[in-house]
Formats: sequence, C-alpha cells, structure tokens
Amino acid sequence: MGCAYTLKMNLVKRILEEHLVEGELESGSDIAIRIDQTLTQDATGTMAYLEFEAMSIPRVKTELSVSYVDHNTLQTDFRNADDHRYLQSIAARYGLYFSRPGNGICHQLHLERFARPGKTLLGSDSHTPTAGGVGSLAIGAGGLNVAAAMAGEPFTLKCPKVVGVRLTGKLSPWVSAKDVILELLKRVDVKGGVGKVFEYFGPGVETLSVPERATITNMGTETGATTSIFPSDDITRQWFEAQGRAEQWIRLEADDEDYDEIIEIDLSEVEPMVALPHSPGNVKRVRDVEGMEVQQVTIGSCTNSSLRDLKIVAQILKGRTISPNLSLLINPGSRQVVEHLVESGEYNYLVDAGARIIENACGPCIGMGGAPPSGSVSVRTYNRNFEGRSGTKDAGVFLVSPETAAATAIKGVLTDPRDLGVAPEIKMPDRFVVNDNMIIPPLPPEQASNVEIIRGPNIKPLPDFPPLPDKLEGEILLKVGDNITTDHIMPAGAKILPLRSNIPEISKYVFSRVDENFASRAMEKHGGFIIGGENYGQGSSREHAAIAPKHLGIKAVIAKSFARIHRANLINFGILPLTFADPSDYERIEQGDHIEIEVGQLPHEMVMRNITKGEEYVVRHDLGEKEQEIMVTGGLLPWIKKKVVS
Ligand code: MIC
Ligand code: SF4
Repeated sequence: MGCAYTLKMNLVKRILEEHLVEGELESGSDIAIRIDQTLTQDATGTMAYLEFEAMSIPRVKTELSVSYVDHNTLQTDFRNADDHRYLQSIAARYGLYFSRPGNGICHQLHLERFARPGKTLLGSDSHTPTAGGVGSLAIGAGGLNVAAAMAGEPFTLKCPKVVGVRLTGKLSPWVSAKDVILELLKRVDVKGGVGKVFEYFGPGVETLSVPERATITNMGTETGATTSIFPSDDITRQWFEAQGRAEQWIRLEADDEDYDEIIEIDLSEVEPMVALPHSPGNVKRVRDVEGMEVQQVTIGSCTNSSLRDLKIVAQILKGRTISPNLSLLINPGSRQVVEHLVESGEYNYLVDAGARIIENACGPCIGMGGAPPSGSVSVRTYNRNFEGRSGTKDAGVFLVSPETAAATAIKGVLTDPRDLGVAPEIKMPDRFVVNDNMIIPPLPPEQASNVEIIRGPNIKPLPDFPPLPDKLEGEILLKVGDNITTDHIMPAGAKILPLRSNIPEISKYVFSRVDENFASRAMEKHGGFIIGGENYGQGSSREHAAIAPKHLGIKAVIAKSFARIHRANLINFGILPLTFADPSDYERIEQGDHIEIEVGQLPHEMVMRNITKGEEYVVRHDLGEKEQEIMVTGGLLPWIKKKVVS
C-alpha cells in the first residue's frame, strides 16, 4: 500500500492515494490504481472491445463505462456503420452506456454528463484529461489498458511528478483559455509534461468557468503530461447544478501546495497565441505572425466546442459575413451546445455569417472531411497540427482560440481579435437543456446476457501474440528523427480510419506518409526494427500504432526516448521499447543494418550487435516487473488470459 495517510496533500496525490492498489506514491515508481470510469470512442473502441471480449468477462466491472461514437462518422461505405452497430451491441451485452453517433464528441459529452470530481477515468483517447476540468483524474491510454480496466484490472502507471500551475489575475477581453494552454505549451513544449501532472491552483482558478478549465486540461495532453486537473470548487458546483447533477458534485481542493515544481501564469498578461505548423509546441503571439492570408478556418473539436466557445464565436460573427477568400467549418461538441445556440438565436448568427456547420463529431480535426486546399493556411481551434493530419499534406495548420479564429474568418488574414474593438458579452444559461435520449443506458444483467454481438465483414479477429523469443534479429527497416507522432506511424483520415477494425488491412499504411514502401519492405523482410529519436510516438493513444507494426513483424523500437501512451502500447503488444545507453549511438546505425539482440530474461541492459557494421551498442529498457512479465508473455492480452485461467 502507499505512503502513510497524511491530511495535507495536493489534489493529484489525494486522488491517487484513494485509488492506490499497488506501489508507493513516489514519483517515477510503478503504481497501480483502481479505475472508476472508462470511456472509449469508435476509432479505438472496436479494438478495445474485441480485446475485452477475448478476456471472457461477463460484464464491465467499473462504476461506469461509456462507449461513444464520434470519430468515424463519415460512413462512405458500410465499414463505419458496421463498427457502430458492433459497438452498440457490445454496450448492450456488457453493461455500458452507448452514446449514439451525432450525440457529440466524447470528451465534451463526458464533461457534460458523466465526469465526476475525485473519480479516476481511463479513456482510449489521449484527450481524456478534458474531464480534469471538473477535478476528475482522467488519463488517456491504449484500448487494451481500457479493456483491462473494464475487466476490473488496476491501471499501472509511473507515479507522476505533480507540477503546480499557479494562476493569478484574470484574462483580458478577447483572450481565452486556449491562449493559456498555448502559453504553457510555449514554455514547456511537447515533451515538457512527460512524467508529470499539471495541477492548477491559485486565485486565478475561480475566474475560469468549467468549459475553459476543460480546454486547458484537454490540450495539456500536447505537453506529453500524464494528465491535468483543476480543483472542484463553487464554479464546478454551478456546472453540476446547471447540468442537473448537483448530487454528484463534491468539493475537492488541494490542502497543501507541496508541488514538485511550480509554474506561475498571470492570466492578465496572457495574450492571443498561435501554434505554428507542424507542432502544438511551436507557439508565438498572434501579434508576431498576424496578417498572413488564410484559406480555411475551422472551429470546434474536443478543445473548443463548448457552448461558451460557440456563443462567443456567434457573437463575434453576428451581422457580419466571412471573408470571400476562405471557408469556415464548425463542428460543435454536443447536441446540448447546438440546442442552446438554436434556442438563443445564436445559431442563426453563425449560419448567416456563412459558417458551414457540420456534425457534432471530430470531423476535420482527424481528417474526416473538411480538408483544406493544397498549399493553404488553415486556422483551427483544434489541439493538433501535425503534418498531413488535416488530410492535405502541404497545408499549414495554425492552432488558435475561438476568438482569434472568428476574427480571422471575418478578416481573411490571421487576426489578433483585439483589433475588432469592444469584446462581446455572452450569457450562459443557469440550467442546461438536458436530454439524454441519445445515450442508451446499460441493460440489466439478465437481459444483457441474451444480446447478440453483431459483427460486419470489416471486423476481423485479433492477431496472435506469441511469447518473446530469446533473441531478436533482423534489419533496421526505418530510421526516423525526433518527435515522431502516432499520426506518422499510423495515419488516420477518411481513407485509413475505416480500417481500424481490420489489422491486416490497416497495416499496409504504417508509416505510409513517411515512406510509402515501409509496409511492403517490412513484409518482405519478415519484420525488423525501427530507430527513433526523442519523444517517439507522441500524440494519440491509438494502439494501432503498435498492433499494426507488430503485424508487420516489428520486434523492437530503439529510440532516444518514448511518449508515455505509445510506450505502454508497444509493451501491450509485445514490441520491446529500448533506449540507447549512449544516445550518440543513434548516429551510427543506418536503415538496412542487420542487428541482433539477445534478450533472454530481459535484463535492464543488453548488447545490440550491428552485424553489418561489426559494432556493438548498449541498449536499455525501463520496464517495471509487471511490464516485463507482460513483455515475456507476448503482450497484455495473453498475460491477462493466463491470469484468468490460473
Ligand atoms: C486524435 O486526436 O489523434 C484521436 C483520433 O482522437 C486519437 C485517438 C485515435 O487515434 O483514435 C487520440 O488522441 O488518442
Ligand atoms: Fe476527436 Fe480531435 Fe478531440 Fe481527437 S483531438 S478526440 S480527433 S476532436
């Protein structure tokens, strides 16, 4: 069990301690925590439920599990629709809530309807920390980890360092929460949060509404952080009351500021910010880069699709017309948001100004439609601007606040919203319209056990995961640089996303945007190795970035460092994540080199022989005891099956 009970603790420690099942609350050491809630979305969910089914558990063991459909809603053929039907039947059979397509984006919906202060939430999507906006300890993970949590397994993670972000002051007109998180990204970049949780505190907290806090915790993901969290205070209470969930609110505030590190942000000094292509960490002041011509503006996504955000956009656009040189797309976060916009008349301001309002779903954020023209500038309120993610490889995506996006849509050039004069006021409702008719509740167990699971032809069974051999050998199939994202490894978008339930098919696209021959080379050589730089696998939680390479025979990735979720996904699917003892060895290895590693019983240091060059390098792993067992067994699924049988 964890450290002795102390009354004074920061929020993160307090929630971790209440959920601790194994280990000590010392940063960097392996701990396991009980998971209260899970969420999945359709692009990672089908795989997660195939994995859950393979665990032979009759019903989810969590307090609450929700299956959302929001990513794959284009339905250009039967495949997405088949996945939705499969997910609905799974939810009915195993005791989950099912949020039907069109209801909204998982994170916005979870914040509105299910997230609770003090609860742990594990989601198969990297932006699960959105729920940290109401004081939930919400962590993104691979689908298999979420499946294991639904089966009642505790979730293992490295006990994070807790960074206190002290907010003072108050945001100026035209500046909003997105600018705050961009300011943080400017300071810490896309790796600065690795192994850490950002806990917000200080007098500035009470100046931010729940949706604003959620924008900040949502995009905290882009720093590489395990999660981000706000306290649950009177502002949070008002949110719960307005959502008709007053009884689910509890007060939860840090009673000690014993942070490992403190970052100070004076909200009154924050200015409109923008992340330049192709990294969310490439942040500048809008003032410093304003004026460039823009061909597309998109507003929405799980970062900025709340009622607060779309109301301000509507008020800015009221009575105006968007610039003739660009198009404006809006993907709202939920039906609740849309219903309020309609009721207040603000929906018309958007439509009249020329906005193309699309479905309440991820949409253009993940390249599901709405691709910008070639060579263009797309200004988005989203959280990621990785190359090619928009669906247009040579477009440059700029990430901004809703205020900056709306001002830009009017002017046709990147615009600091302060140039528009007096900032509009918005009025938030005291009570939200609550209509959960698109959320199907779990069936009682006696009815659930009769439900038939419906699988379409695109849903292929999981591949086999054989145990780790004593020796790994083969060719270096690819060498890449720093900050390789999961969008590089396993691209998404309208063409590839529908293949998420079909590993043999989706495997053909591994690294396709980096090297189109990668998959065929890997197949021809019967697998091999990948060499990566720093922060390999940043971004999404998609476990396809591990399963698909596994299917192609990838045995190990040797990198300078790994992003948290991707590292866990590699282990879950039996690919060994190794780092160089001497990072300069990275320079010596080339694509095509033949290498051998005796892994035996997985000592923490091993010798990697480069047969082609006649050299040897020391490589390391940092796997904890349980992770080593999982790796040797061939992955988390065979490990859990073995545990269930024994
Ligand atoms: C993303 O924003 O990249 C996604 C799509 O939501 C992913 C999940 C996925 O790849 O399905 C994420 O962030 O985890
Ligand atoms: Fe969906 Fe985009 Fe949010 Fe990912 S980042 S969950 S694709 S809206």
